[in-house]
Amino acid sequence: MEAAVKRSSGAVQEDRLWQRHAEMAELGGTPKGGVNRQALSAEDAAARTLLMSWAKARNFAVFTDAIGNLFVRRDGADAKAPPVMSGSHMDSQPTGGRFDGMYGVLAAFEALEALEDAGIRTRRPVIAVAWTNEEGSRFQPGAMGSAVFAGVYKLDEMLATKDWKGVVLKDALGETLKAAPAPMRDGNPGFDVGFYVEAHIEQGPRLEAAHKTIGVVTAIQGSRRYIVEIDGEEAHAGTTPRAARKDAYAAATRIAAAMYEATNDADDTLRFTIGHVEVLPGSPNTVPGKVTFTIDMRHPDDAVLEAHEKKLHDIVSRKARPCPARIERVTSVAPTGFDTRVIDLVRAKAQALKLSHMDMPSGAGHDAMHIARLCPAGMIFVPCERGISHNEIENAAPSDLAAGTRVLVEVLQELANR
Ligand code: HGY
Ligand code: MN
Ligand code: MN
Repeated sequence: MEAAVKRSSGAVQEDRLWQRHAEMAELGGTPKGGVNRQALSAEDAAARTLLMSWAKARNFAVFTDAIGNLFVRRDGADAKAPPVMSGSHMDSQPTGGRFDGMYGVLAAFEALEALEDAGIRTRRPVIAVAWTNEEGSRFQPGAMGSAVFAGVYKLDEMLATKDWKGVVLKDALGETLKAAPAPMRDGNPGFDVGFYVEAHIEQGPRLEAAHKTIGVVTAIQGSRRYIVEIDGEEAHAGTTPRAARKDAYAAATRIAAAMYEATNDADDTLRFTIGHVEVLPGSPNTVPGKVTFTIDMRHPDDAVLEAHEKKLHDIVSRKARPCPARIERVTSVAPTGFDTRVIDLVRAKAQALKLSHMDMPSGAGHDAMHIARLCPAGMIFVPCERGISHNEIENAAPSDLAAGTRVLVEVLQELANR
């Protein structure tokens, strides 16, 4: 069996994998070398079409589900066995990098090709998956496709969500599936999965700093996201005295300043980000009548997130006056611990392949945090340059991407025979 396991990783082709990244990076490519391929955009549809063309060339089965998750299936000897699944997302941030998410999808596809090229049969089917709307920057919440698949969010509620311009997700999904048609698996999303393993760039500096090639991911920290809406009163910038103003932006800045202060923990573990701010009507000489902004909070300990959610409510009630304000909690994902069987197997395969590695938690959220509720799951990290991500200059080395894929295919093959 050991010899067969070696063959699958030996069939991983670094150049083919790198070339596929280059082709995908054309879709939504930006002048700075990043990508703007937001969920359910024309660029997202083009990426789906390209992936399906590669799958069809290898006679892998392709199908989608009611939230648009895209599956590429390589059959196993036991068609009824719950599959082993691997993948990530193809949607990107507006100023995203070419590896965030895409690496996990292409590594999973490369694993299917390597098993095929090595002529290795597995007991379970092996599926590569591209989850819908992981980033959650256009439509919220993020990790939407995997969460609907795992039964965490209701399909109908997600179909009814709107982007910042008021486009309804159901309509954008319809456009995408029209542009990139795939056989639809009927019924609600979700099916039995045996194991799930996701490859991803680390999106942080730790692997590079430690000169390690493989991150054996043990957990994903907890995350919560809010939308804060403040209602002021539009007024003339020149004539309206301060005492008479209901300035929504002044209220927002008081809340923001207080929250930056409250989340400024001594050990720099709590992550607090205000990433999207809308000021209306947006005229230089009209006092803002409405401000909407997002809050993204992360921490390994849910109790800390809970405590800071309480602080947020207290600060908004004190600092928004005289403007009424509302807080909507869009997501609350508890910290995820991965399955030790998968963690140990990732570590063992990295060792067998003589790749430097270290155990580490994930600071970023991933689809694996939802799929880990369905089945034993884990992740494999590879370094990215200076740990930079959610930025067009995001970069990774072809050799690291291939190394992570070699570990992935050996892990998938072993799990597909359990
Ligand atoms: O926000 C996240 O953690 C993920 O990169 N979308
Ligand atoms: Mn990602
Ligand atoms: Mn991301």
